[in-house]
Amino acid sequence: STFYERYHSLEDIYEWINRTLQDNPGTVKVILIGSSYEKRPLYVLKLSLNDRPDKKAMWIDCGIHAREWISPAFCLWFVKNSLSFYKQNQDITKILDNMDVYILPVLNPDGYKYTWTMDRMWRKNRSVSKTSACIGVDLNRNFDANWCTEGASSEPCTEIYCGAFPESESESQAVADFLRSHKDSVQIYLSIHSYSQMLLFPYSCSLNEVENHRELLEMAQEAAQNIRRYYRNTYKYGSGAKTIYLAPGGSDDWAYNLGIKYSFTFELQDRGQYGFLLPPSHISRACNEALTAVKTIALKVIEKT
Ligand code: 0X9
Ligand code: ZN
Repeated sequence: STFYERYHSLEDIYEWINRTLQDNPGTVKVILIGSSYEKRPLYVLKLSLNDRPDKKAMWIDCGIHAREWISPAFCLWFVKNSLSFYKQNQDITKILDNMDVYILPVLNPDGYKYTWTMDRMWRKNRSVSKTSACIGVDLNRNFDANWCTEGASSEPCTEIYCGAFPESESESQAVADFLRSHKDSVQIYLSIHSYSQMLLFPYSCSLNEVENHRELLEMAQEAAQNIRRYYRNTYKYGSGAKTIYLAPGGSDDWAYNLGIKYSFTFELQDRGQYGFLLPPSHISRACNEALTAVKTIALKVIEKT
């Protein structure tokens, strides 16, 4: 199997970031956006294949939940594909000609490291609470979108602990600060999770429909249709609250409210057979399915503008 068809330790991923930067001078930049609770750097790769004026951008984050290993694997897969198939594949070329891409391969490095060394099923970050012996905040409940209402918990010992206040965690704060300062260019926000094969869009923090619900529904539907056509696999799609559950404080809803109107959370393979323990032999299919969804959505956004 190739490098991209295996899961990689955090150290390997940091090394891969370095190598990707060195091998692609001019097209890849690395931006330090902050650090984790345990002081690990949060690096964002910026893919910029040409410099047109007023270029738009797409953001993709992976690994917000530590045990969802297919997610960082997808971020690496996406970068590899973009750099290899620019000027080879029409869709990739069109996307990268029209937008820069910001990729955060591991949003929760402390948690990811912990799943490799201590507890494979860890979900949250590793921050120590002032009020409890239990460790970790669910970073996807820590953003300022109906923060800590129904679907999150103020109890530090739960898996869906929202933290002491919105953006209390340095990981969520780093992402929020970066997006706030790039909101005029960033048109698409994508957050990669597993598992259950779903393409979700806002809101998850309320049952209300967003202003462009129809548009997001059509984009997700077309993405799911393309996955079915090319890979004969089924993805559900819809607003988060109606498709899985109410879950406030998520990055997708927060990014949407910031003004990034094309905001999605993807839940990659599988539907529960292996769950978080998706075997490496499934990485290529899972990532190609997600890549199909990214391309479908990005091309539709480009067509609109
Ligand atoms: O609950 C979550 O955070 C995500 N599912 S997971 O099984 N990967 O934990 C779904 C996130 C959907 N979006 C929001 N809740 N905002
Ligand atoms: Zn998740």
